[in-house]
Amino acid sequence: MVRKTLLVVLIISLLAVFACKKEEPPAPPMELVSFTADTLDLVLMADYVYSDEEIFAEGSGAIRLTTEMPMSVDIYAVDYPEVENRLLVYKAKIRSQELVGDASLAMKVTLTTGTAFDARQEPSTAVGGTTDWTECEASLLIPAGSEVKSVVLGFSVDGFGTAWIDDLRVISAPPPGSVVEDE
Ligand SMILES: [Ca+2]
Repeated sequence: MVRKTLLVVLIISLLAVFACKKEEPPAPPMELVSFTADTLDLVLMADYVYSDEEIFAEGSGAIRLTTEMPMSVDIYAVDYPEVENRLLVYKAKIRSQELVGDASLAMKVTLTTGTAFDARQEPSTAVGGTTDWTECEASLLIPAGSEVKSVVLGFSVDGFGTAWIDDLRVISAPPPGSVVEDE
């Protein structure tokens, strides 16, 4: 009798799980915010970078970083992006010239609980030497039940030389492996 009841409970639970999954397919990727980087307006560490109005990937300017030592610069902050149970993706275009070492994206994510994470671009995709504009990204999975307080979009140069960044975007994407609803 107990076994039969357990079986019924198990079947109902499974049905409930399937029902929930069917009801809420994750939304497709959506852009939350974008920055043209045409000027140094809103740039957090503006003293460490230059505005370049001749070399840019988008709009009428880009941000240039020339350094003689490894350096990481905070570019923009985004407060309270809606990315709960989503993949938080930071995308931007990077270019380099005679850069010894490489340039990459890094983002600092702070949850409302105070917990902070550093998400970095996959090192094998970092841009070095003299390279034309390249689309780069760094991402972090934000678990269900977590609220992001702030995201700081950073630009990191591990080495010395000149690198540019332009067309920065923050995207909320479905968690990896999920089936996306039709657009
Ligand atoms: Ca631009």
